[in-house]
Amino acid sequence: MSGRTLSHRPERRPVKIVAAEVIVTSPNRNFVTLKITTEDGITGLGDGTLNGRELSVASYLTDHVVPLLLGRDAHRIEDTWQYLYRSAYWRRGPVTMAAIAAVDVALWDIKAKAAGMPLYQLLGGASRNGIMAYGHASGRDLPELFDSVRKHLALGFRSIRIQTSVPGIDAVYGVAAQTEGERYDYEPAQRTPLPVEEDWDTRAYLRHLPGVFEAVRNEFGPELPLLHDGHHRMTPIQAARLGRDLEPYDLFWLEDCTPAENQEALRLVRQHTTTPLAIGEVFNTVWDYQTLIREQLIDYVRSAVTHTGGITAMRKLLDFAAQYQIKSGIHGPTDISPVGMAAALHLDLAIHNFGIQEYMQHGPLTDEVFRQSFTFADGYLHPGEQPGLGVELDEQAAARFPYVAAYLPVNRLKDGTVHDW
Ligand code: CS2
Ligand code: MG
Repeated sequence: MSGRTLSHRPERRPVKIVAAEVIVTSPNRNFVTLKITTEDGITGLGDGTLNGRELSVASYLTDHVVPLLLGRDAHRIEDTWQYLYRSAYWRRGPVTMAAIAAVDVALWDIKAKAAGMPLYQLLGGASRNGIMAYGHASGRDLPELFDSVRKHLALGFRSIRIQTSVPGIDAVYGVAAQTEGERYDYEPAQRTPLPVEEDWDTRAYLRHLPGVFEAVRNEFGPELPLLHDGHHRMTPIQAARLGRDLEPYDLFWLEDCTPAENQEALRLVRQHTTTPLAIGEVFNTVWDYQTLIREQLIDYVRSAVTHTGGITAMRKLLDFAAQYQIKSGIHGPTDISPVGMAAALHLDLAIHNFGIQEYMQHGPLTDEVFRQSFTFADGYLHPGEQPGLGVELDEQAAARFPYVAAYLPVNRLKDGTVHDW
């Protein structure tokens, strides 16, 4: 420092936060949105939706965080992130990190609007022309599955996740409900007073799945990128076996093959298979990935911006992953709101180590509440060129859909033991 004191620096006028509102709405499903307003009248939106536990984040924001935001300078994003993370004392975890993410993304929305540019420009500009997205095909049997793949190809998807029923198991994750003529994309949270109980049998699944991928490859050829979500249901050795058995079908990735609280568990999987591995949608901080990334035990980071502390934290996580040639595969189901999705797309477009983006299309009622400017064409998403995130929330429409309690299912093995859902 050359003896010049800070007082010489032309003072940028702080722009105070004058309002912060938590909006809970339930068009097709529950969403928690934070709306921050500055004294300049600029508003920013952030997603704090945590499926099946939405009200915990809404309360964390309303009762503990909003009082801390009023009067703060909206443009000090990193400082606010550190302030919320460190001053909470109780760090990490899904509720805290979703609340911090909602604030962080709303502040990035404000800064980009104030700068008059789409957020990706503020994050360093576009590193590609579009964002490869994958869609969710599923079926109770092969004809239904093939039909679903064809439907997604017709919608423009160029990468497809494959989920299927398993003989002998009543209800399996990821298989869309089918009512006469109608087909609903799979929404796991049920609006029931208690969680629905599903059954599971890993050995039946391990016997069944390789045959499904063989059939899909025979039907659709070797090039189509295919993904599968193991949804945390296998032990490390079972995951190793499945990864090996699926190698002939050249998967883009096998996701959440085993619960990864014990990150070292993936060493055993890695020893036995070269099927690319994606993990992280239930993670909340970079610390959840340290061993996985440092030891090259995964190929794709699956975190959502909404569940991992926002743009500020996700960019640092993905920069860390980039040092190990690990790419992004950001979580994008319908329980990530259009605000959380838009934040992911701006990051996807700007980062170098982009892999792929999950894209489950929201329902028509959700589109009434959230006006989005992102586009999907020929398999590629783009966040659009609106200043900020490019998503506006219609508060009158939101008020028409009050919160409805909903739960994710619970899984039990044949003998009644609780298992990972
Ligand atoms: C899934 C999610 O999209 C995925 O990869 O794992 O649908 C997940 O089940 C939900 O986000 C749970 O809320
Ligand atoms: Mg998943």
